[in-house]
Amino acid sequence: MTSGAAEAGTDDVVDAYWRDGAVYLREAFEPCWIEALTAGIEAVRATSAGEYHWYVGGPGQERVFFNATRMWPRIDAFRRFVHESGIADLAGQISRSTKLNLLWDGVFYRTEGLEQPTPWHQDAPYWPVEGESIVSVWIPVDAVSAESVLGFVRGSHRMGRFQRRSFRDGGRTAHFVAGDSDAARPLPDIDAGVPGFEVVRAAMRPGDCLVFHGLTLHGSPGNRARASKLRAVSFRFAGDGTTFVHRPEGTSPSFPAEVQRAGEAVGGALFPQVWCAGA
Ligand SMILES: O=C(O)CCC(=O)C(=O)O
Repeated sequence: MTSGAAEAGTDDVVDAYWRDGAVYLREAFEPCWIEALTAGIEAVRATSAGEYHWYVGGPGQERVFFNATRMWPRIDAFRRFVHESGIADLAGQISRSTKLNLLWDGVFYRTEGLEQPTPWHQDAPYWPVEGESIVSVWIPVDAVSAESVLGFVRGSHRMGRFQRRSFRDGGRTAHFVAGDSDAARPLPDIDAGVPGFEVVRAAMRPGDCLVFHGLTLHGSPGNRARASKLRAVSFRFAGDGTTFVHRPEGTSPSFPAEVQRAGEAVGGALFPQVWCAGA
């Protein structure tokens, strides 16, 4: 049990992250931060300005599953969270970086009983960045049981690249297939139980988080709780050595081409530096 995000990056936690590709942390964020994030997430649902992917339903509808990206420029609570909650210390320590840039945030919002899954996937191949120190912190603001939680495949950050699947239909169809290199492997049916693909899932309470590497396979069965929403926000960070890459097939989230100067270190106003070691 670890309390306080800034202190959570102990040697054991860092070792577990690098061995398994992800680590669940308990009570990393105080209730006041969870309240602030919840209000921010509800503001994101209410306004829908920016990059939204509506997988089920749409703006103003009762039954929805959507993902909204890069909300921090207009959601004050998200900005304050990045700078003041200790999350950047945590991500910097865990990724063993000397400095950290914010990539973006991503809200994942499911109403009660909305079971559409998030397909098993690795994040970095969808994104305009590459590197060993790309790290995400997934923070549910609702209690979530092990049957609905975001799980991961132990050690998958060392398994190479898998072909990308579409989030629109829970992963039944391919996404960006033209851009997948020959080396990208088809994704096996992980839920059916595949030797070598050990799924890890732990029930989570508000305040807990899952920290995971940019190449870790992760996915969610959807919200199986009939009486509660499943609302979460992920903050994505770029540690040492993260560079822009050009993906002609497109990226999700998408950025104007001029932002993606292939080979350059991530930075600039869109991706501000938020932490450096020892500061
Ligand atoms: O919350 C979810 O369903 C998906 C989260 C996810 O894939 C992520 O944060 O990268």
